[in-house]
Amino acid sequence: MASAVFHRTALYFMLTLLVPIFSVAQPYSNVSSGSSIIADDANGSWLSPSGDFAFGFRQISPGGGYLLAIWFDRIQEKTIIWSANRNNLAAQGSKIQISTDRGFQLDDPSGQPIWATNLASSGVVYGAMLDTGNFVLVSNGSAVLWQSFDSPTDTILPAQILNQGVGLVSSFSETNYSSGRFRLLLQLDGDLALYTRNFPMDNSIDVYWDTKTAGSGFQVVFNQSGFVFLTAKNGTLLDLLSSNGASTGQYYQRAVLDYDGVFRHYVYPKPGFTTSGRPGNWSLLNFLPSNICSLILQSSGSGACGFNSICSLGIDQRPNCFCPTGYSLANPNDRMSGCKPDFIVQVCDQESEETSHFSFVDMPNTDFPGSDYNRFQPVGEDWCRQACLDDCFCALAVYRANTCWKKKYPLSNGRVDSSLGVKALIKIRINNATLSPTGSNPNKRNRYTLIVTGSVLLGSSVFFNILTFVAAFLFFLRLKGRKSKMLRPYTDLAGIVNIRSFSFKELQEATNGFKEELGCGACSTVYKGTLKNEDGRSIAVKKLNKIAKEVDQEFKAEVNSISRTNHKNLVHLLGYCDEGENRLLVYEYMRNGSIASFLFNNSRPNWYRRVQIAFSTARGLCYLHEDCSTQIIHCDIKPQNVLLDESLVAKISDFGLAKLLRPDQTRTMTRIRGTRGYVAPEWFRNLPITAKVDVYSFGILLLEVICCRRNVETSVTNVNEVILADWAYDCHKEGKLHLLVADDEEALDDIQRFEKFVLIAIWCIQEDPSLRPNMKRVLHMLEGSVEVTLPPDPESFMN
Ligand SMILES: *[C@@H]1O[C@H](CO)[C@@H](O)[C@H](O)[C@H]1NC(C)=O
Ligand SMILES: *[C@@H]1O[C@H](CO)[C@@H](O)[C@H](O)[C@H]1NC(C)=O
Ligand SMILES: *[C@@H]1O[C@H](CO)[C@@H](O)[C@H](O)[C@H]1NC(C)=O
Ligand SMILES: *[C@@H]1O[C@H](CO)[C@@H](O)[C@H](O)[C@H]1NC(C)=O
Ligand SMILES: *[C@@H]1O[C@H](CO)[C@@H](O)[C@H](O)[C@H]1NC(C)=O
Ligand SMILES: *[C@@H]1O[C@H](CO)[C@@H](O)[C@H](O)[C@H]1NC(C)=O
Ligand SMILES: *[C@@H]1O[C@H](CO)[C@@H](O)[C@H](O)[C@H]1NC(C)=O
Ligand SMILES: CC(=O)N[C@H]1CO[C@H](CO)[C@@H](O)[C@@H]1O
Repeated sequence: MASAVFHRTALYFMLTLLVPIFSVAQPYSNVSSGSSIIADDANGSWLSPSGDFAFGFRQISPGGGYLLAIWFDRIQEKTIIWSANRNNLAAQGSKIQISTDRGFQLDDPSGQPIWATNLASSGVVYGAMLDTGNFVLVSNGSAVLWQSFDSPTDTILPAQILNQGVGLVSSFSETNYSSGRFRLLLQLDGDLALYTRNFPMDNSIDVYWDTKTAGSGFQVVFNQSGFVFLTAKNGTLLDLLSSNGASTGQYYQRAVLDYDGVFRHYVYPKPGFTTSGRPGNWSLLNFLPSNICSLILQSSGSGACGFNSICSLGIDQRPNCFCPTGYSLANPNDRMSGCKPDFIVQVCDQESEETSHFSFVDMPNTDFPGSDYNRFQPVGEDWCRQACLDDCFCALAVYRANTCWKKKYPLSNGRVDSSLGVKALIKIRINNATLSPTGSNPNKRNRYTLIVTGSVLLGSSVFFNILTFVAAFLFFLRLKGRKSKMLRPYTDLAGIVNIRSFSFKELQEATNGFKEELGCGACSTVYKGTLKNEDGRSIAVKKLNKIAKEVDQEFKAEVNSISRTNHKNLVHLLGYCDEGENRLLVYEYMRNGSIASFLFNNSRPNWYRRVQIAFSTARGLCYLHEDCSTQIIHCDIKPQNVLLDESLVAKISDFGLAKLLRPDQTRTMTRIRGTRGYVAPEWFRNLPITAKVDVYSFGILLLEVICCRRNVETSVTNVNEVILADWAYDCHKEGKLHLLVADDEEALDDIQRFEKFVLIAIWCIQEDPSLRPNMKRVLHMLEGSVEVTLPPDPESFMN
């Protein structure tokens, strides 16, 4: 008993002694030869002296294998930047050891080797996790025998160099670190290129982006100031890959070939440098190529997104893979796995009149270059539809300017391409498709079959039989001939081709009797709903209270023009209901609400995200003004009308409703007369209403987005700061624009861009509409392709 007590006391004493010693030793700097870590729940790791980086095992999924990796250890995400065994995960109990003669040696619990460094010359004395994120194995002569920087996986860090013949291979997906579908390689000839990999083989297929520096390229350098560039052998800079240097003192940085094939430079505020002490985020600084969707164009392989899939640029210009209408992901857990038709594809059987069972859904600005087997010119769009319908090999047709391309399975290189005016005509089975049009009758054929077989069976004599058969055959031929002239199944969609007509009852059911209200305006109320027959897809149903009498007949026409818009920064209209008194519009549901709540709540969204919102809104508006067949003026641009989807892409809503809702809106106008809002002055001055009214509203919105406050804020102490637009112009005059974002470190770090955006906003809110730039110019100024000159006083027009 006594000895047990003694032992416990001794143990306690030893522990209290040990703990301080252990924590001194904790930032392992030198790990001597013979040291090891076991892959188990203890999560042992070797840290760099600053604690920024750790080397050790990471369990990839609960109960799954272990990855021997290096990661950022002081941030919540524990982002992995290197790994040894990405394609061969280690089982629990595996051991990594530094041995004198072979360097690193990773063995499974039974002692079978999984991975080793296999050094040419032996004599490793110690290893060290450095503060740069590099793990080195060092000889007794202090020579570096091996370093993780020499064999990168998908990431490079500041201070790292890529030599000729070395490259990065993307991960398979966001959560699966095994080698994926893309490669960045500094070729031996000096060209830096992005390749698609012939997954799962290791060979590369096709270059989709390169620096064209064969003969001169020497090294890719990620320097300590956070610049990534390609140099020539004599040290001159050949190509700047990421120029927007953020300080490495304040930010962690990494450049990674992401699983979607885009090379991105991210920054993350170091602990102690975050705004208002909240944990930071990886923010995107730069990326290339600018549009991967349009670059991958190879005859073999699937494109950027997988077979039968469509690629479109989304948030931060990220490629977004989605399936054509009537198709769904081949593997629901992998967005890049391609899409399968949700219907039985057309059977090649002359007798079965399959054509009557198919119809088309139009997807404007969508193309699948490279899967065509037939091209017709000059033909009309209707001809193109019928030709694809009548051809059982035709999976879809693409139509552009008198030319019709028939495409076959599997479709590859699908992308959204708004530049060419192309349109994909997706062929889907009517009675087994997600968007089933109403009114078609696929059973007609069966009746004729009955007539023929019936009369054959009824006849008794052979002669009579033959006679009946011939008569029936002739009758059948005539019917068939007439029918194929009349048969135009795609016209069943009543001219509104890519949206659907809902019955009021359907929408009542979808919204559970208009139960959950999402928002409510002067002339409409929005409800949340789900579509049962489309995998419970969420929708937003806008119920228009009362539309003006004179536009009642125009409702369909107006809906039709809205439905023809297609842009990633516009909320997509899925359908409508026009039944009796009821006028409803059905939109895709925007999970993250409006940017008003995003911006003006207590936690400030990060600066880079706000910049993206400004870009997205400008792009959406620019499309409405410039690229629609009939120009759409929104008339009500404000933060409440810019919504965020699940990946925080900003999309403009309620466009095209101005005409339907005008009477109520003018009433709103008179009420707010005199206060400075989003409303352009020409509304009060009897001036013609042009697209410039949206430019004005965008200017106010832009100020709110970048300054992260409302235009009118009565709770401020200084009376000059109540109206943001006035305050901004005052600050501009005094050369003190930084005051607008005094407590926003991220914006201050990017002050040049901030100041430029304020100037653009001041241009937009000129009282004189003719001084305001159009949206295209605004977009170019935001993007930096047009210089921003000093704006005049917005109110000079009045005075
Ligand atoms: C690690 O080992 C090297 C070479 O023996 C030595 O110069 C260095 O001071 C050691 N670092 C630490 C933190 O012990
Ligand atoms: C090891 O890490 C995993 C995941 O990171 C965590 O769930 C687990 O609790 C950790 N185990 C220990 C003993 O810290
Ligand atoms: C240290 O290096 C020298 C030569 O560089 C070698 O002869 C010697 O054996 C090494 N010592 C150890 C302990 O590895
Ligand atoms: C990762 O993806 C590869 C390739 O599809 C697959 O073989 C592997 O099983 C996946 N690993 C995990 C942990 O899901
Ligand atoms: C360095 O090399 C590049 C490419 O080989 C060449 O264009 C450039 O003129 C060289 N510059 C100097 C200063 O030698
Ligand atoms: C990094 O590269 C940029 C661009 O070439 C240069 O301006 C900067 O001085 C470099 N920084 C360091 C630490 O070499
Ligand atoms: C269409 O039919 C196929 C085959 O029977 C089935 O797998 C698919 O789920 C159906 N699609 C729809 C939308 O009902
Ligand atoms: C876009 C993104 O990654 N946002 C994250 C930023 O950090 C907060 C908390 O640290 C997360 O909740 C967000 O999801």
